[in-house]
Amino acid sequence: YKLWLQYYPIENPSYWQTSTLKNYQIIGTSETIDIIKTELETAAAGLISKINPSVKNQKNTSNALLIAKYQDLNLNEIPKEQISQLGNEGYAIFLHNKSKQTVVTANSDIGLLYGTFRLLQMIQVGKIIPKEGIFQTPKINHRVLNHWDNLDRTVERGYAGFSIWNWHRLPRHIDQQYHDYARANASIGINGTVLTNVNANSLVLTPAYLEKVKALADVFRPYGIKVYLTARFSSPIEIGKLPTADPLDEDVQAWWKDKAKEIYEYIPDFGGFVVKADSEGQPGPHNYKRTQADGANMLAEALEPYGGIVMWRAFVYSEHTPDDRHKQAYNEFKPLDGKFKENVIIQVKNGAIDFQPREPFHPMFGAMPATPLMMEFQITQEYLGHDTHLAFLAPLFEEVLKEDTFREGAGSQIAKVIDGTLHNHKLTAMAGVANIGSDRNWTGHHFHQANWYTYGKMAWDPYLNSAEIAEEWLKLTFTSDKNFVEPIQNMMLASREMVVNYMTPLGLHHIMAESHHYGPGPWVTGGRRADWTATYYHQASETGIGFDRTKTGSNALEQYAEPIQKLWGDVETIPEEHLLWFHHLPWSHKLQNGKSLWDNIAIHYQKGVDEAKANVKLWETMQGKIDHERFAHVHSFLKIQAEEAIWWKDACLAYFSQFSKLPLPDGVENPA
Ligand code: GCW
Repeated sequence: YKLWLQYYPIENPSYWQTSTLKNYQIIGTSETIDIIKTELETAAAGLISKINPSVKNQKNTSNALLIAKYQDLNLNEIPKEQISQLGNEGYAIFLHNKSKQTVVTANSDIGLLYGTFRLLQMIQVGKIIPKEGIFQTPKINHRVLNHWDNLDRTVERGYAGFSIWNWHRLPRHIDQQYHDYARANASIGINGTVLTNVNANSLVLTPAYLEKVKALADVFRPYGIKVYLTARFSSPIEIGKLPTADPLDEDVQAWWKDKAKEIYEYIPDFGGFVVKADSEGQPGPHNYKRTQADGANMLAEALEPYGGIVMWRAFVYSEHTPDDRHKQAYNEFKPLDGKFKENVIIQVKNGAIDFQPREPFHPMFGAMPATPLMMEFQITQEYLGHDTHLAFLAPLFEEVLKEDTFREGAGSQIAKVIDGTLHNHKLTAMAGVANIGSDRNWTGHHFHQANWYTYGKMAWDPYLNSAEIAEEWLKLTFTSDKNFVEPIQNMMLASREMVVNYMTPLGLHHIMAESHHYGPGPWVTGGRRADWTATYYHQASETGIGFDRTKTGSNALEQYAEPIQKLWGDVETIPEEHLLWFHHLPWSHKLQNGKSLWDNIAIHYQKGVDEAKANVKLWETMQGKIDHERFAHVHSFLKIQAEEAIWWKDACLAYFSQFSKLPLPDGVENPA
């Protein structure tokens, strides 16, 4: 339950660590400052609880740690400009030359809170402050969690219990968990939360619910967290009793303006709306033959006087559009580049289909220079084995963020698109679909806490690397014992690729069972919609397997920049990990290792299985290195994963072999 804020005792704390936690001074008064004080007390009680109490209580005359806003400090050591560059949320941590104090400073209390959390994390993991100090500002402005939480407390694609928002008890009862949630988010730099599902219910915009939303916003504010809501496009009809929701209709526009005014009366710093329109049955501007820009701009205009923003999702596709689903969002949005109001940002999933274990990056990134684009990652593991399968997602996020879109020549990485530097945008954001629920450990699998943690860290700085995040998270969450940290860090780092191997190797995708997406289901032949069946995506037949997205097929490839078209268009140069995403190939096609496609598919499945089994063995050697409760919990989940990796391998290979008609290669186990 304590996540990465365990504050377990440090073995042999250094003088600096002890004195910092023992003698501190915090200047200022606000709710946020109170939170900082409590955090320091909690941390000290844990981190240095092992040291001799008489030493612990000995107060030095001078304070070893000073936490104060820059304006309250008398410091000429750090030039003013350096501090003003920190902006509203940044912080500095440094050792003061003369007084030898550790100083945490910022321009705001929230900056101090972030700086304090960082300092405490450094103390726990045994890092020291570099000579030049630490100057940190978030590279992305809006770092939000998207909760797909319904008002009845079910969570769409949530695998860790029910929603933590207890709408029934709100606003009169404020659960401690809301504070714990806000504190956890603040400790990793998350500054926004979208409380409700994108498949939205307009009721949340009625006074009865706004009162509840306000109560949550009041809890979250001192932690630097703003509240956002999903806006159902048809709300003017459903709760406003208007005959239409046409974005060009004046009454509809006026209704949204009044609604915005009303919301801001409850929540003066309300963040804005997230909208899923014209997708999977959700209403939207298409119902009135209007564009996505018409819809987004109408809401943006309503929020504009109060500084709110619209995060308009690009996940727009329809089974009635005959084109490859991969292409639909790009086709819809690209012509609208530059047509959105300034407080609109387009929220784009990392890939063009849907949060697969591996997906080539979404072609919209970099392709709309006049429009701010934000990243939507899915932290909850809809397609990666839900709660029970360990998949550390940092490598997935990192891979996407580092991809070069080539839109402004080489070096046009996705991280630069979303931090605004590639096309010079000030409005920047990242969304992560939360994996949090009412489970005691928040996320179902203990290791999935790491994905929440990673998301926060990468939203703050999309250039971070996975290995560092894994190491820090392990040390904060479990222990600094390197006999635990090193092997388990490796296990985490390899886990996502392992899942790709036993689920969807070599560019296969969306072959999960229909609807719930747990377990294999490449055989679905007649679901509710052609594009929701697995056969649509793998196209396996006796002649081969894969989705041809080159010129001879759907040509989704043309939505990427030239160098990528060239590289991925050629079966010899496309990275093998994307092979079957873009190419349909005969079973006998030879891959780089000289073996056939069929053999390679089978070998990948087996590799995933072998690794999942090895993880169980490895984890067993960790017994005693961490507490038994978490050890046993993870152990049983790893066993489930290993069993289900076999299920995936057997099911997929049995299914595909009816087309390939080939035997399994050496080293690949037959189904039990
Ligand atoms: O991945 C799909 C999910 C839906 C989800 C949708 C979306 C909230 O299967 O459950 O709906 O994406 O992102 O809108």
